Amino acid sequence: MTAKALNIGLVGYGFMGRTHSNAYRRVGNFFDLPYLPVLKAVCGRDQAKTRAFATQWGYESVESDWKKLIARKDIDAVDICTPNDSHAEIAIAAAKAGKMVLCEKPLGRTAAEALRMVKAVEAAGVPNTVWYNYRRIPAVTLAKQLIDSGKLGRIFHYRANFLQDWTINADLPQGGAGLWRLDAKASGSGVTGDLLSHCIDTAMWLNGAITDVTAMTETFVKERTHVGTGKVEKVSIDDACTFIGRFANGALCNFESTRYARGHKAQYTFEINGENASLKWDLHDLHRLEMFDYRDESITRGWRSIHVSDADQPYMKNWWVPGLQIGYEHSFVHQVADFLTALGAGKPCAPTFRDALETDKVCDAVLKSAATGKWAKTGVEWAAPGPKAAARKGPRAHALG
Ligand code: SOE
Repeated sequence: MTAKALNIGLVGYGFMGRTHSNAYRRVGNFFDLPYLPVLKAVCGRDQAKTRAFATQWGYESVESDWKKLIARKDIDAVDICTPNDSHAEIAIAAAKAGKMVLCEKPLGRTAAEALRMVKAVEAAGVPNTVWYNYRRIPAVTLAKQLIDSGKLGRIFHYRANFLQDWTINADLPQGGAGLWRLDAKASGSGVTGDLLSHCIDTAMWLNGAITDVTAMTETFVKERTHVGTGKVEKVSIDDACTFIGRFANGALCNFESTRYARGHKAQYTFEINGENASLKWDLHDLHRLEMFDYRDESITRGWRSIHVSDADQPYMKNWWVPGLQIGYEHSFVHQVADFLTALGAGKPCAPTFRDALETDKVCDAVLKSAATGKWAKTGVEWAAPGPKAAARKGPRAHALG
């Protein structure tokens, strides 16, 4: 296939800027695509650091003002890797300028902010996607295929954890370029928006709408020095959040996230229990999907560990030879591959901004419930998936782009 060029303008050069740049650089080596990314420009406030990043990753030019980046005629797609408080402004301006928009998660700091972004991309008619990358780890995509095929039958339970331990030190400051995740003004919330949003995105992709939640949050360290002001200020993020809830299909859910789980660096796990079979997955062993199928012969029935590395398993034919696994960074490569494939076919690439809005609605409901001590309705609108997922109506019907 002769690929057309798609000129990327990246805003932000932190951790996510690196994962996305790596994906843009590698995707064409492994996937046959209708478009190929060209690293046209990277934009950041610190000129020296932005230039160093451009050299390291092969960007053709640098900008220090995202408005100038957006105004450039040679930029087709704007990729937003900045702290959450600038997602909306940049995305809305980029959409108005007719650019495609790829945005880091969570889409907005609140659902109201995310809704403005949805309206902007939909009014402009520009392709858009949000980087909920864990969907595209082959073992997670395989879970989706198995659930959609009806293998699990009726779903009863879904549970997920995202555990970290990097904020236990009370001397850690909040705010600034490195620690904006601890400053609610920049991030919107703590673990709810940063970590549970991943769990919620995967959960609703696999099992449909979460309709009702009841939650608890805690802020264990109440005050931290703010990098911006140099003063000791109240900490307004949630350090930990636990919630239970219901899905539209009647299943119950149980989610936990914290940055105070000593010993856990980034342990994202989920499990789903159906009447016929259960699946579980663990980010620390990301190429494996565990499955228990009650319909197996009884004398050998038990949990099996599927090493997701064969050519007929999701994405794997594009990589090495069967049995050789891939890792975290490949989930971003897959997202770029799916985005470019969908672009070539004139289709949306999930999760779109509208899909990610639904995740923000659940996050809002979780935080509202924690604040009021009452159950909260999420207001999530799309229907639950299941064996007939392909026939579903609404934005999530394009599940894999
Ligand atoms: C936070 O530590 C973080 O980097 C999140 O922001 C990412 O979304 C998550 O994938 C890993 O943890």
